[in-house]
Amino acid sequence: PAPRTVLLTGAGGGVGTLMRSLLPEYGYSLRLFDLRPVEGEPDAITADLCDTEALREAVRGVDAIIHLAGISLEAPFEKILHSNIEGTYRLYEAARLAGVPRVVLASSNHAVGFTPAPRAGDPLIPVGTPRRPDTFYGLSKSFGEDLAQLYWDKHGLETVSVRIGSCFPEPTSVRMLSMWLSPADGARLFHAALTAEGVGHTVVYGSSANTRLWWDLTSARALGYAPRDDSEPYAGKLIAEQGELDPADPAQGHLGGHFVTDPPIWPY
Ligand code: NAI
Ligand code: 15L
Repeated sequence: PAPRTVLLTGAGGGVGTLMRSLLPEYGYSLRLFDLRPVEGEPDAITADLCDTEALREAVRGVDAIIHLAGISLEAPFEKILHSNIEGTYRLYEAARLAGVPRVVLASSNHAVGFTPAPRAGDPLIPVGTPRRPDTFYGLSKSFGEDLAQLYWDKHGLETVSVRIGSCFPEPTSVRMLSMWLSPADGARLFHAALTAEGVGHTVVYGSSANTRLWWDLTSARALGYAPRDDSEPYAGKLIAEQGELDPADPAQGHLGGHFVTDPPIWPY
């Protein structure tokens, strides 16, 4: 049967807020979880991912989990370790113990951020490309994908790992013309990831059908995802303001953009 009750972690964040408004149209009943109170949602569970007792309650009786919670940008390793690495492990353990059959995992382009962006005529980047994290943040997403593979192989817990490009209401940079996942396409992709049969552990890229796409949406389309949006109408204005990307500039010539050249954030 199609999942109906879905735990949405990170419900108060940017993507969580967009999905809270879009996913109910697909018939889902969402249970919300976030470290911080979710505005206007008194029933949301306010807890840390590493609070195993709170997670045990949160996963009870749900048909699936969309796991968005975590640090969403580069941060000191210790913080990434807590929220993204230990937190994602705690979530999978809670899911396994409760028998939740599927997780849709927010991975990121930054798990493969050091991959050179394809130039005109190059093939699109396949999902099987070696992972090349560009930050501790990207490294934690790479860990999440491996964790998902382990829980599928060892425990039969299914995951769709979605390497999200840039999910925002509009693209705001020239790089995002290639990366953009419109909110409506995001909801389409999450719905496909929740309902496709026999996914095992499937890795997909999460973007709209952008004219300037860098990566291959074949595995996403195989889930039934049919994107309807394209960033191209935004191209003229963004390129006029920012110029075309320079492939020779490391911060512009890799999938991860400036994450590739930003210095690490050390704790002290
Ligand atoms: P966000 O930073 O707006 O939201 C993340 C949410 O997770 C926040 O509400 C925060 O309170 C919560 N959170 C952080 N640590 C937590 C913890 N230890 N326990 C419980 N909750 C915790 O991020 P956004 O943009 O909504 O992204 C959602 C997910 O998608 C993240 O995992 C991010 O890495 C991933 N992603 C997002 C992309 C985007 O374009 N927005 C691109 C690629 C990946
Ligand atoms: C991400 O992984 C981040 O969570 C998001 O805030 C954006 O920076 C996005 O990637 C991006 O690369 O545009």
